[in-house]
Amino acid sequence: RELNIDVVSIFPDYMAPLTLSLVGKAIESGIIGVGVHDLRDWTHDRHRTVDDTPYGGGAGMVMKPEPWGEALDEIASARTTLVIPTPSGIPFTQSIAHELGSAEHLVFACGRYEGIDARVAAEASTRMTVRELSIGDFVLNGGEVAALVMIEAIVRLLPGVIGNPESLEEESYAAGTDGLLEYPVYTKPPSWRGHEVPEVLFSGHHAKIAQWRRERSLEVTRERRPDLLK
Ligand code: 6GU
Repeated sequence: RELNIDVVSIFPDYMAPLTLSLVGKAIESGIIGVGVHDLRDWTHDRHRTVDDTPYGGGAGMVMKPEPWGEALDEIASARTTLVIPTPSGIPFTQSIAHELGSAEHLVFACGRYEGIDARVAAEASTRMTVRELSIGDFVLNGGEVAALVMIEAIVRLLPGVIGNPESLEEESYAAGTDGLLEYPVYTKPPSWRGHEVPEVLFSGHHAKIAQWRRERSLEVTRERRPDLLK
């Protein structure tokens, strides 16, 4: 098996999409193994409490360290990379997706509320690799959806997961495209609701088509993501 992934959450049902589509097929074919765990299984009180009020005051609740510590004791090892999705993390990128795909075991620790007591990451860092990662400059209610995003980005890069290996190299953010956005694509019919497919794409002139696509990539990148050209 290429890669084992465990997810710990107080809403394990959020991870149901992992059984679908590309990630689901990667599980069925044995390329990855996925385990989803309920953090409350590592509580010991009647109410299965996972949160408490923040020291120093302030709004909201903080996830208690003890259930996380016990969960990681059971699920993780020194060979684990622990991923903590958080809007305070470093930006998750295509390059990090490649790196995480070469780990042998990933554990996603999905926090809710105002986050997880900071000692959980600090203590885990003494015994495994820990990466606190954000999927963008916006705030989600918890780490579950961010974990789904990261897992899909990681798993689709694994050998054998995508049918056509060429489609991986050409797309936006792939190495070898200079970090430009993708050019626009078209299929039949040649005319649709008054909108035409650009003539050059019918020409069969491969060098001209490549040049046209390069120009469109530069144009769309300058328009939408000028930061990528800097
Ligand atoms: Cl990784 N988690 C949460 N809760 N919100 C986010 C995020 C992660 N990335 C952007 N917003």
